[in-house]
Parts: sequence; structure tokens; C-alpha cells
Amino acid sequence: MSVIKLAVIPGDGIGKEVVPASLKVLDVLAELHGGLRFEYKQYPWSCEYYLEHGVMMPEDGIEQLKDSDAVFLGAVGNPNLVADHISLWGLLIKIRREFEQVINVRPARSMKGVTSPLANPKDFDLIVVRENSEGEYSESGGRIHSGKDEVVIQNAVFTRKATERAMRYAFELAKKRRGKVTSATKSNGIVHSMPFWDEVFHQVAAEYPGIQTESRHIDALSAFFVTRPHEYDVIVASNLFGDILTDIGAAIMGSIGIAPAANININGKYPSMFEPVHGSAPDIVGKGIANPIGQLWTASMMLDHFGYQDLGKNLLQAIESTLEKGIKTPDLGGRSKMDEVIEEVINQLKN
Ligand code: GGG
Repeated sequence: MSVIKLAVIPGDGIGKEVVPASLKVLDVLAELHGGLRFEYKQYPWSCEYYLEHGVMMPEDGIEQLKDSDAVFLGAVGNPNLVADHISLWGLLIKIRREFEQVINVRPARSMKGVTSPLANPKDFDLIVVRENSEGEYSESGGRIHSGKDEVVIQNAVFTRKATERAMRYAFELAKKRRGKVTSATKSNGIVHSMPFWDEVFHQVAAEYPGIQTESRHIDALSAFFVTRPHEYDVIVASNLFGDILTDIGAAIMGSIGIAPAANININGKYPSMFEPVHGSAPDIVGKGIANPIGQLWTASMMLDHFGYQDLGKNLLQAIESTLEKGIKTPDLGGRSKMDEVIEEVINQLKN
């Protein structure tokens, strides 16, 4: 019997709903497999935890997570309780950094049973490789003076090591897919980091002569995601550009509620972390209508990560069959509750 030890952090808002629901599905998958079991250790780290303890996770929190095989996270943030930058940096970004989860993989593709809001939808299937350790997400900067004289400086940090690493990850991924990498840049407006980004992209591209490449400014690329997403295969983007592009990717799929993400520790030294793209959605908490698909698809990526590609594929098929039957939450135009979606996904897996 193989055991996968999961550190489970439901976090805030609908994270507390979609995470437990997804664990039920993982248990069914393990049972159907027969030779696999999940062991869960729950961590209550969240904005509510912050109100009680003054921190998003305890001082030895990272140590506590170290003996797990992966972190399964829901959502972080409740601006009514804690400023967003404090909750994100105190939990989500802290784990990404401490566990060297330097790559964030975020797929977006047409889903069976989901109507894309695009005017002229053609099937698309793309993956954004988001640099996950630096870039615009940086502590470098500061605030001085106040009032009319106030000055705020926010530096973006781009190292050769991290930039090359993200590019190589994208090219290796493209080799296994349709052989095209698009770089998200803005080197016409951002005069240091983005020309450097382009330079590294061209250097790494030279190592992969079989891969088709292109560079697109982020503003144009954002528009192309809406008008012709089918033209893209793998996109490599900085931390912030990748975050924005993947919300667009989620929107053109049909809802931010269905998009998954994997924060990968590429050397296997520390656990990777699996979390949906969506946030805590405080406006729908407690209504039973949170869409569990983003968390479930994230679970499917986690199964792939652990070498259970067959289970990951079964789960995705069960999700799509459920959607095709019209069992979907209101964000997708449906009338079903989260529990009904979960129940049908489980039925699909068992039949
Ligand atoms: N699903 C995790 C979550 O709550 N994400 C919200 C968010 O704003 N994330 C920012 C980021 O991924 O950098």
C-alpha cells in the first residue's frame, strides 16, 4: 500500500468548503485504486488564525509541513479581517518561497460541458509557466515621508538563475506538448528587467531548435488570450504577468472557479503545493454554491505529480462528464450546489 501524506490547509472563505469536499473525492479514488491511501494532517492557518495568534502560521509552521509529501491548499485572504498582503505573504507566498516552489504551472483549456464566454470559441489548450519565486512579487522597496511628499518604491527582482529556470521548464514542457513557447514580455515599457527577460528567453530558445518561439507584450497577449487562445501552447511569464494571464485563462474557460495550479519544487527537496487559482470568494461563503472543480482539477494535477496519471485522468473525465450532464454551480450558469457536483463526480468515478 502506498501512502501519500498531505498537509491540508483549507485557509479562508470557500477554501474551507471546497477542500474537505475534494478530500472525499481523493478518498474514493484511493479506494478504487486499491493500493493507495491518503493520510491527512489538517492545519487551521488562515485569517481567523491570524486574529487569534497575530501570525498566519506558527513560527515553526514550515518545519511542521516538512514531513508531508505535498501541501493541499484552498484559498488565502479575507480583507475584512487581515490586509491581503499580510495574509498572502504570511502563508501562501511564505510556503512557496521556503519550499522553493519556483515554478507555478497553470493550465487552461476548453472543458466539455462548459460554455466559454468567448464570442467565437475554438477549442484551446494552453499552460502558463509562471516564475514563482521573485519578479514583481518582491519585498524590495519601501515607503518614506508622508502626505504630499510621500514616496513609495517597489522593486522587481529578476535573477538569471530563476529566469533561466522558468524558461527551461517551459521549453521542456513544450517538447512534450505541441512544441511552441510564447514569452510574455513588456520590454518596450520596462527598460531593465524585461529586455533582460527577452535576452534570457532568446538564449534558452537557442538550446531548443525544434521549438517554435515568439515574444508578445503582455498587453497584447492578454487581448490575444481573449480573441485567439487556441494559438497558444506553453506561455512563460513572470510572477505578476503569469498571475494576471491565468485569471484571464480561467475566465475564458468559463469561470475562475475551475482553474487549477501547482507550485512545483523542481528538485524534489521539499513538498510541492497544489492550490486552485481562485481566491476565498467571501461573497459566496456559506451558501453551498462554491465551485469545487478548481480544487478537484488541482487534485488531479497532484495525482499526476505523484505518478498516478491514470487516476488524474479518471478524475478529469469524471469532472467533465458531470459538467456535461449539466450538474454545475451558478458561476457556470448551473443551479447545482457544491455537494451535488461532488456527489456526481463520485458517481462518475464509481461507474
Ligand atoms: N488559491 C490560493 C489563493 O487564495 N490565491 C489567491 C491569490 O490572490 N493568489 C495570488 C497568487 O497566486 O500569487
